[in-house]
Amino acid sequence: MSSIVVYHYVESPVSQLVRWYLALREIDHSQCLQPMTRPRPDVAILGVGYRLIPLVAIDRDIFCDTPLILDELEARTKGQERTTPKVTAGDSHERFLRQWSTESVFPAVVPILPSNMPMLSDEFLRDRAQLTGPSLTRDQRKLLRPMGLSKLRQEFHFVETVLLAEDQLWILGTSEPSLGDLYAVWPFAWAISIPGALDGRFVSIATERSRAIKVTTVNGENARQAILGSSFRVDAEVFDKLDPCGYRLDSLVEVSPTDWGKNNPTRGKLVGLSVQEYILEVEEKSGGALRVHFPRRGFALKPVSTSKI
Ligand SMILES: N[C@@H](CCC(=O)N[C@@H](CS)C(=O)NCC(=O)O)C(=O)O
Repeated sequence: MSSIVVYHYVESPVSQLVRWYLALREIDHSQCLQPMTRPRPDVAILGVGYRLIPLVAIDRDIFCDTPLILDELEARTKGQERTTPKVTAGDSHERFLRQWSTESVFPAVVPILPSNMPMLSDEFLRDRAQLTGPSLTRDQRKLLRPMGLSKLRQEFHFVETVLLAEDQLWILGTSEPSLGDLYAVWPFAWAISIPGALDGRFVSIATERSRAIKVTTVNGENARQAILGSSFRVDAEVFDKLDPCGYRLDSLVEVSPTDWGKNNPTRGKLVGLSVQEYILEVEEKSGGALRVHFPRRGFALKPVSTSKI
């Protein structure tokens, strides 16, 4: 049984999706709770520069970015091949729901957050300005809110008239909630949970399934020790030497997201490369090697020059 540590903070909607996933699949895990703003020393001591939350350590491998985290957990749960998974029509439907909720629904929720929300403190806005550029003023936020509400109404309408057509209870027509429901519902559930974000005209489609899974809270140092005491998912990762970009095995590189968080790359030795993933070996605080996994979709790799001249 693998040891799983989820680095997250409770207000993070994307982390909520990962935690729901673990509940749905009844996977025991530990959580290492993080502050909402940086610094996050528990992450820094792992040698990971990537600043976004969640991160999930599965034994000695650390996975960044929620879609990759979920794909890895799902592949392990189903005992699937990672490079050539056997995708069924149901899986494709789930993937569509994940992409739609992440890329279309979630961006509509951000502008509807009430500007007096306690989470949006000056410290929080300063911290996020490093990530996304200068924050919007309160007046600019007010102007964007109607657009966000209108977009969200369209998405609710889509759920009610298309995804839940024929009055079915769960999106994939199952008798119980499935992964498709989690993917579809997470940004709506987040919006509904924020006082003042939505009003009573919106129908709650949020659902949460509570399961008797064991969640232990660990501090950063104990999490690091647990990670160091476990093994890599495989001895040597696959490295695609025919990759069109010509990246070299064991070369020093930096990987960062292409949307936001570009200023916080993770530096390490490129030890794995496939159509889906970049895998970097990084040095944690005491010099031990960990492997950090990034998806290629939405992330860029830059070779680091080691020349002295
Ligand atoms: N593409 C990332 C996005 C993660 C993300 O945006 N996380 C937010 C919290 S929900 C975050 O970390 N914000 C900035 C920060 O906390 O420093 C994923 O899917 O995991």
